[in-house]
Amino acid sequence: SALRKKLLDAFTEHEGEYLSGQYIADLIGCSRTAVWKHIEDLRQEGFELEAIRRKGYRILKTPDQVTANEIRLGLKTKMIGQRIHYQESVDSTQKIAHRLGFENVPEGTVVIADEQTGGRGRLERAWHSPKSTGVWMSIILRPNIPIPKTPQLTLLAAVAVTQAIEDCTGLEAHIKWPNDILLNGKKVTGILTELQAEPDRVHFVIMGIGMNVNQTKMDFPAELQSIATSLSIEKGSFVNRAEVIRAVFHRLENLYQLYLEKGFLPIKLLWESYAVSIGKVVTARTFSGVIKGRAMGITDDGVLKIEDEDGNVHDIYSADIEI
Ligand code: BTX
Repeated sequence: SALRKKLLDAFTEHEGEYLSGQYIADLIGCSRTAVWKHIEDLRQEGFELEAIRRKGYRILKTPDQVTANEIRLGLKTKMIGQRIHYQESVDSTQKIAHRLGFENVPEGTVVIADEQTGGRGRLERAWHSPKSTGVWMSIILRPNIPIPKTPQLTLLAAVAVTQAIEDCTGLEAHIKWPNDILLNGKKVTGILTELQAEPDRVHFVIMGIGMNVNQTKMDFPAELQSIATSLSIEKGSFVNRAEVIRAVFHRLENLYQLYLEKGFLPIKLLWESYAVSIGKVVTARTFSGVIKGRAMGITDDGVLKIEDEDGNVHDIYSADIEI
C-alpha cells in the first residue's frame, strides 16, 4: 500500500534511527493506532522491530525475502523498482511481465518471484530457479528507441549487474557476450531481453535477470555444477538478496539514464572494460554454423565482430560463445 511504502521510505531515510509513533503518524497521515497496526504487519512478515518508550520504533533485522516491502527498505531509485509485483512461486516472471506490459503499467515496474517453476533462457532453454536462493526478476522498460537497438539493452543490463555484484560482494565479475555474467569463469547470472514491438517502434522491453545468490554447489543439478556458481559460493558467505536487487536497480537506473541522454557509447566502453572475450580466440556456435576466431569487439548495435584465421570478419548476431 501507499502508506506502507511511505513508512518504509521513512525508515530508509532515517536509517538506524528510532522513529516515534507520532512522527510516523504525522508523516503518513494516519492515527497512532494505525501506525501500530502497520508495525505489527511488518512483524508478521518477519521484520524484527524494536519498540522503545519515548523513542519509538527501529528496524533491527529484515527477513531474507524478496518481497516488495523488504526491497523498498533502502531503495533510493526514482523509477526502477518503484512498483514491485512479488509472488512466491511463478512459472516465469517474464510471462507475468509481458502481461503487465500490455496493461500499461509504468516503466520500471518489476516482477519478482522467490521461485520459478518454468524459468526460461534464450531459445526456450530452462533456467534453474530454485526457491529462496536466487534473484528471479523481470523489469519492464519503455524506451523510445528503434528495434535494431534493443540488443544494446542486454549489454547495458550486463554492465549494471556486474557493477551491482561488485557493490554488494566486492567480487570482480566479467561479461561473456552477449548475456552471461561470470565469476571465476562460471555463470552466476543470465539475462534475457524480450520485446513487444510494432513494425516501427518498441512497445515495451522485458529485461529478465536471473542471479544465483545463495545456492551451494549441491543445490545445482549435476549438469550445471561445473558451469554455474553463486555469489555466496564465490564470496564464501551468505549474501542478502534484497540488497543485491537494490544494487541492480540503482546501477540500472543510472546506466539507463546515461543511455537515454548520451547514447550507447559510454555503455559500450564500460561493457568492453568488463568483457572477458574481447581480444581472445573464441568459438561461436550460431544457427548457420561454427565460427572460430579472435573476438575484435562489439559494434554500436551490440553485434560481436570475430576475425577468423583467414582474416575474414564475421558479424555475430546470436550465438553461444566458448572461450
Ligand atoms: P541462456 O540461454 O544464455 O542460458 C541458459 C543455459 O544456462 C541453460 O541451458 C543451462 O545450461 C544454463 N543454466 C540454467 N540455469 C542456470 C543457472 N541457474 N545458473 C547458471 N546457468 C544456468 C540466460 O539464458 C538467460 C536467463 C534469464 C533468466 C531470467 S530469471 C527471471 C526471468 N524469468 C525467466 O523465465 N527468465 C528470466
